[in-house]
Amino acid sequence: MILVIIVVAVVLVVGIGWVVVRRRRGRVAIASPRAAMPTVLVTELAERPSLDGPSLAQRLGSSRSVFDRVRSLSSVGALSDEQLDIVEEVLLRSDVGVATTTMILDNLREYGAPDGVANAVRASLLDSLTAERSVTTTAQSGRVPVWLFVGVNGVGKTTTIGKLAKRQIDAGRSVMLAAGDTFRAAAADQLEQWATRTGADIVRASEGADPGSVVHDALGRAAARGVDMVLADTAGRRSNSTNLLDELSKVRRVADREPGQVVETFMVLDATTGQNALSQAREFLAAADVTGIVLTKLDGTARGGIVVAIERDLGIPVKFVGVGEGVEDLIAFEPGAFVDSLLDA
Ligand SMILES: Nc1nc2c(ncn2[C@@H]2O[C@H](COP(=O)(O)OP(=O)(O)OP(=O)(O)O)[C@@H](O)[C@H]2O)c(=O)[nH]1
Ligand SMILES: [Mg+2]
Repeated sequence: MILVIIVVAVVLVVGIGWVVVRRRRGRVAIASPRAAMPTVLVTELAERPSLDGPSLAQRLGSSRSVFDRVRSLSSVGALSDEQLDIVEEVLLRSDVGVATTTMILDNLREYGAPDGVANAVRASLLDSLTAERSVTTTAQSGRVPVWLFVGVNGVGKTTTIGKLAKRQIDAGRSVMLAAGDTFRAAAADQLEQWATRTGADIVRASEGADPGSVVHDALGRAAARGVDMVLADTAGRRSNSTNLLDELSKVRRVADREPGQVVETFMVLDATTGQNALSQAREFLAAADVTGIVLTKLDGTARGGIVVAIERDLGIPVKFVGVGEGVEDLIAFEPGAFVDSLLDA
């Protein structure tokens, strides 16, 4: 009798264990479902990165919370002076800048908010974000397209290169990284880690080497091996004896000489530095012939209105935004999805 009970118990335990393991395996096999994203963010997935996991609105923590008071204004039609004051304060705090704030308030005074205040602000913000944002990945026949990344130290250049290298490789392109930040050895080490992680090739040199020759070398090798594109890192600082902007111009000239062709120059800006990002940017513009902005750290304490201020003041499109430190945390900037995530209830 005891023997029968033991046998039944063993069969039960093994049976339950088998069922549990099966269920667990089943769960692993089904990849976690993609979080619902606004459709604008999931077009051309291979080229235009979108986000898995938390939605854009969740990632834009502090940018979104700046707009809390505008979202909670429920009035429709004409706004009271008190409500206009709230909108003004929120817009200035959000970093959109004085010019855009004035423009939006003028619109509200003149036309009111027939579909609610959040919708009126959304429409005005969208009207300010009409730049063309396409990204070029090809060069003239026989030349290697180069993406050059410039910006002051710590803004996120190297991390952005890693994230974009991953996207290009996922899209089926071969990528060579050029470690043009020779100011400190750790910079090339950091880029090399990204190369290893993403499967990109890398050309690097010792600390203090001439950045132009690193880029030149990378282009020679990329051309010889038929690599599809080169992403070139640059230093965010220099020793006092060298002028950073002069050096950037030089690197750019080298990168744009055959067999290379610079098809994008991305200026990387840290959104958490707010209006300071703008003054930094102005310094770089002349030297580097910038074609697009990558605005990083929008997940942090940034107040997202800076996107609007940058485009308005600099006339250069924001093409990508960084929303975290991970390789997937970069998205193609889409005004509709962005403004929705600030102002949707
Ligand atoms: N939260 C957050 N952190 C980021 C983002 N992008 C970069 N970072 C972090 O910012 C720090 C600096 O990034 P780097 O890529 O080293 O910046 P860099 O411009 O190459 O800096 P230098 O090489 O010193 O000129 C790192 O800790 C990154 O992980 C982002 O979008 N969000
Ligand atoms: Mg770097």
